[in-house]
Amino acid sequence: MSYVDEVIEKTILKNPNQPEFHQAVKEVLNSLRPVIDAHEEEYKRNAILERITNPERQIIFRVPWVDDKGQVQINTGYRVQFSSAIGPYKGGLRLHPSVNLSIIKFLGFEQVFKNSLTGLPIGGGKGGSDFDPKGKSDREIMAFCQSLMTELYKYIGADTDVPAGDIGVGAREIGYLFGQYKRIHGTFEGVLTGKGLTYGGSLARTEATGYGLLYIVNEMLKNHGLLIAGKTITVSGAGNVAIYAIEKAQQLGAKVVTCSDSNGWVYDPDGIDLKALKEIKEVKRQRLTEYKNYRPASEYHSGKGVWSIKCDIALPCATQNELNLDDAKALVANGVYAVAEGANMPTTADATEYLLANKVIFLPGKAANAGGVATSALEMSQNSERLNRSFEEVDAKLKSIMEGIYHNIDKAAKKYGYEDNFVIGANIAGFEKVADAMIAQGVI
Ligand code: NDP
Ligand code: 2IT
Repeated sequence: MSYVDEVIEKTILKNPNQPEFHQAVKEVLNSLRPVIDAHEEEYKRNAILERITNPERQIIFRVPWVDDKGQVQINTGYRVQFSSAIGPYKGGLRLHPSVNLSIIKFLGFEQVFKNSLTGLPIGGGKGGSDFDPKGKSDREIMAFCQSLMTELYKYIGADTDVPAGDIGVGAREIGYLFGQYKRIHGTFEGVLTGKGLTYGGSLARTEATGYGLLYIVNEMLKNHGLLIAGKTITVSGAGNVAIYAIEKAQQLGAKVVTCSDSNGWVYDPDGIDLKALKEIKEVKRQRLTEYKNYRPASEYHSGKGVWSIKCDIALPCATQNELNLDDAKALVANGVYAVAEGANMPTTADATEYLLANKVIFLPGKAANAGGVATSALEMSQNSERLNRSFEEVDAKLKSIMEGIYHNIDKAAKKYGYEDNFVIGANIAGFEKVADAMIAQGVI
């Protein structure tokens, strides 16, 4: 049995009932075969694959809080500190009822390679809770965030582990978490990113993941002799990543015709009205059913369906496994040119395989959505310097990081004879730096 197969088998046996974690490990390890085969003896002797699939530390804790009726509620909090090979653990916190150890581990594992691809000194981690923020009052959100931080603060710090936002965690939640950290730890430090602009946040962090997604898509198109202007794009999700992906796509002259939330989706053939979408989602925190009140000519459908709409480029920006094999078939039948993942692992393994087999350009999340964490790292460096950079400076840096990632993954794919296979390119380019740092630091 090859080293890769051996470690995949061990990972599944050692981590039962963790399907998302298995899926992420299989995807990465399978595509690393060319590089592992070339250095099998060295990697095996150093147990690099065993170490890279075993988090350095996993913390699971109880999060008690009191709701508005005076009822005590109990949730579970997680922080998985996956790898500090190239820098302090870095990655978001997710608040969603589906959160469990498998989901946090898949996200933490992906984060290791994503953070390596940014070229910045950040290791990988992820955390969150099965708390459901939907329908909660501001006071309940604050009570939950304060309780989460009352345990989490023991394990994080500006030089050890720096959490940020993810699904269900935006500026409001980061504010409450930061305030509680400062209160109980007694230091004002860059322990979280995605902070508000009045207390150490970075300009352009809010926009960074969505903008970065479009910067890498644009660079990929340019390098294939194509222009983004005039292209039709379908987007799923209506959260932080989706909104700023739509904004940058429109600025670059593309037409975005869909968005979605967990109840349904919108088709607006004239192009999504971003001002309306921001008001519904960012200001009023409402459902997408409201969109029709702003745009009577648009269609609202309940359930899922974004991928049935004809487009040149599809950008899944909601959640894991939201684009399955049937969706991939519909996209290919409609002549899609490229799929780029704004979300983490939104495409199922068989759908990815189908898209690649049908010559669809596929940019995996660890490359395509790395703009968020890259800008978080820029926020960390501004906090360390105690200086703020302008929007234009941070945005320009983000753009050059995303273009650099494109060329890096393109080069890695070509080096091993897999031109235009950016799954292989991203995994190899991300892995090589981490493996090298691990070997250099000895058996730890
Ligand atoms: P938000 O919470 O801002 O938005 C998430 C969006 O996805 C919402 O529209 C939500 O709908 C929808 N969604 C969430 N879960 C589901 C589900 N199970 N089924 C259908 N729709 C769902 O999160 P973000 O925009 O920040 O994150 C979106 C994705 O991007 C995630 O995969 C995240 O890990 C990834 N990502 C985020 C980064 C960031 O900087 N924020 C950076 C890199 C990746 P509803 O409101 O109805 O739940
Ligand atoms: O998945 C991700 O990269 C994020 N949610 C952002 C992490 C971060 O530390 O900014």
